Amino acid sequence: MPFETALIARAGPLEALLRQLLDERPLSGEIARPGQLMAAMRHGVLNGGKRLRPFLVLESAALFSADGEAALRVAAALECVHCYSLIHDDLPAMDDDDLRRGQPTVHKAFDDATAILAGDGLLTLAFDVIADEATALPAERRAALVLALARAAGAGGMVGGQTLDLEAERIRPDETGIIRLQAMKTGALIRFACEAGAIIAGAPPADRERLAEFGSAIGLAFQLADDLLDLTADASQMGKATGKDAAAGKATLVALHGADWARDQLNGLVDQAHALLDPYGEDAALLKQAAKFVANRNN
Ligand code: GRG
Repeated sequence: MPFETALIARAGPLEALLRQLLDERPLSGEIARPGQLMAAMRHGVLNGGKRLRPFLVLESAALFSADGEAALRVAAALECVHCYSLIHDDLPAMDDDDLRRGQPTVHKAFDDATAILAGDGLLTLAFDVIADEATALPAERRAALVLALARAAGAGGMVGGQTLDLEAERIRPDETGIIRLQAMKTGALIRFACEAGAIIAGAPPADRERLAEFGSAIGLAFQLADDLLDLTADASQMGKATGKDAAAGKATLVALHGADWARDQLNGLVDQAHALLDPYGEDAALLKQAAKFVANRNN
């Protein structure tokens, strides 16, 4: 099956679940769900993302024959965290973007305060969804998922990476610093996405580590490809939302070593990612295609 077809097929049930999770009706134990807040949360989630991270959760779970319904809920939770990060990243205090996924950003469609709260609501919802008994997994697996997602999203992961990224405008990081920043800012959630399948299935620790390493390799590839895209956008459309980083002279590996070096690195990362999945044979074919997709992506 072509990779894009598989990505779209996986997104269907995920979007249906996200719609259900973002309904205005309160869950048991909740008092009420304010309409404007829920509308802003839906705007930030149900707006046509690629759903790459959920795909990685679902495929890594399928590799170990994990429960599909539980995997779908974990995939939805992760997408909520990803969308929260995009909503906050678009705010005037951060990247100050007007458009996301081709539509007005949440703070443009609503207002800054609502966008902050929509992000907060999505981050919290993610842990609710995993911890809920409706995620029909043994309690220790739900706890392991909550812990791994918290570590990936928090100060030692995505939020910390975003902090280093903001600092990088003043303190220019060296190559090691750039790799660390990117591994945290964008890599940590992708690593979690791949590792999650093994956790959901209760796979042996060696498999969990192998999938996490696969996630780290494609996380780095994702960011390198992003920096390459940014460079191309900068050359062709200065001042647009994409191309901002290159236009701002931001420290990236592409800025440091050039586009040809980055393309070589991307090939190396795909090879490394594929080698990690070799023990799983044909079962890992779609995950291997995902690595190529991430490295060659054009949006
Ligand atoms: C604000 C806490 C906080 C964190 C923000 C990830 C991040 C940290 C900001 C996003 C900035 C950005 C655009 C980085 C480039 C890489 C990236 C995460 C792109 C968007 O991910 P895709 O391509 O997007 O998977 P879709 O829309 O397909 O989900």
